[in-house]
Amino acid sequence: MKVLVLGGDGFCGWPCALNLADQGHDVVIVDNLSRRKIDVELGITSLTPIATVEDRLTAWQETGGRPIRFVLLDLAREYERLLQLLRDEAPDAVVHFAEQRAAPYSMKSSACKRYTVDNNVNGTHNLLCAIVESGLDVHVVHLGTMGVYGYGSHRGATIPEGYLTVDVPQPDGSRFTEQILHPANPGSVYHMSKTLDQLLFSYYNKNDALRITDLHQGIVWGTNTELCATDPRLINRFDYDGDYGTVLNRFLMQAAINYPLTVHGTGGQTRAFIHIRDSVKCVQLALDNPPAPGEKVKIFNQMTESHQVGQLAQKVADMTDAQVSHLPNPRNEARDNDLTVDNRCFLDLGLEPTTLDDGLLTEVVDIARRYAERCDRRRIPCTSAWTRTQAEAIHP
Ligand code: NAD
Ligand code: USQ
Repeated sequence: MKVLVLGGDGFCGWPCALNLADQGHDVVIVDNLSRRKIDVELGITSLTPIATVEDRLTAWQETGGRPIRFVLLDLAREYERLLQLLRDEAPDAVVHFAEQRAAPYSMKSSACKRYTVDNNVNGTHNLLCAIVESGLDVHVVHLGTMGVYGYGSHRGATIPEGYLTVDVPQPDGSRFTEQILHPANPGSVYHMSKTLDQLLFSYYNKNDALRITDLHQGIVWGTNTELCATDPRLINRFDYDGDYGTVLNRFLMQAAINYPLTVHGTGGQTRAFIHIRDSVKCVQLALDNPPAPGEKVKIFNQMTESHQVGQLAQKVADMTDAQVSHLPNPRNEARDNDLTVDNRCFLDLGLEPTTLDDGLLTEVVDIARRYAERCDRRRIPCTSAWTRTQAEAIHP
């Protein structure tokens, strides 16, 4: 199969591209390298020393990997080039990772809010529009987020895979049931951009019968897959800073450098998690099981387990003797929430979840220890506040 991996230079996209090439697919990475430019803008670097995209691809080939090509293209701004690329390559599938993905970055300033919406919504819309204009039958696999469902109270209800069955009362007293997209309840401008993506998918699927799979992914933890570990130049990125670092990887890295674990508020926030190895496997499963022609958007909950942030910190502390600190929360989010998630679609397709076992946690701590001297401790605090109220609490 020929696959375009949009955003294939990023944390989830890079190991995914390697895996698809390893599975014998013809892979083209399309990326505008904006994530690397944001590192420069923020004055941060990945904890792991990531090679340039050119060196990554050379190393991959030198280690015997099936060649992967790279196209520098801005999905949100270069519509005509995107259309031409689709026509030239005629891919069977496109995996779409190419978005600004950090909630704190999306809340930093008006410029960051506007960039996140412009980049993410235009990028997704350009892709859908270009597929229609090209006349090609391309399966789109998009990396969405569990955050579209929101982290308020679900009153103990299990979050279904995308669609909710509702019972609708009629004026004459009769009722009918219908499946609707689960109501969106985003917690940041970034998460909101993903809920807008969902509506674009629904529309282009209805109007143009585009075949789309939307993966509602939880927080990805871990660093390397086996393929990324075969050569130092293939190492994956590891974000630890207050804008791009995600909670579990941050805790593991903080433990490695003896920095008190930064729990926001009570730590009662419950979130969904998935290891990077399973993330890669899920994308492969989604590509292998495309929607049939005319089928509505397939939505999978791409997560393997849920944990409370405070309990995660305690687990990491017990394993490493780290201290836990409870900080004022920079986010406008619920202090605690329940989260029960249906993830049967991937389990039924054969996913064998990698759970949070101590071996894997230790592996990440080891990586963090190895590159500890690259860490800039000043960049660890989360300084992006959701509203003035949170800003005053974190900068009294
Ligand atoms: P990342 O920032 O590491 O990678 C995104 C890549 O897309 C980067 O290489 C960036 O340069 C590229 N990109 C961004 N805008 C682009 C544009 N307009 N044109 C071309 N390329 C562009 O992020 P990630 O962690 O790899 O996340 C990938 C996707 O998975 C995102 O859509 C994100 O929302 C989703 N996701 C990530 C996580 C996670 O924990 N990392 C969890 C759930 C969902
Ligand atoms: N948190 C802490 N301490 C920290 C960092 C975070 O307590 O040092 C808390 C946050 O307040 C939040 C939770 O941990 O309650 C999760 O934060 P996060 O930064 O790990 O995750 P989030 O902002 O939700 O975003 C990440 C990815 C995003 C993806 C999302 C999946 O960056 O791309 O969509 O996870 S999900 O969370 O399921 O919506």
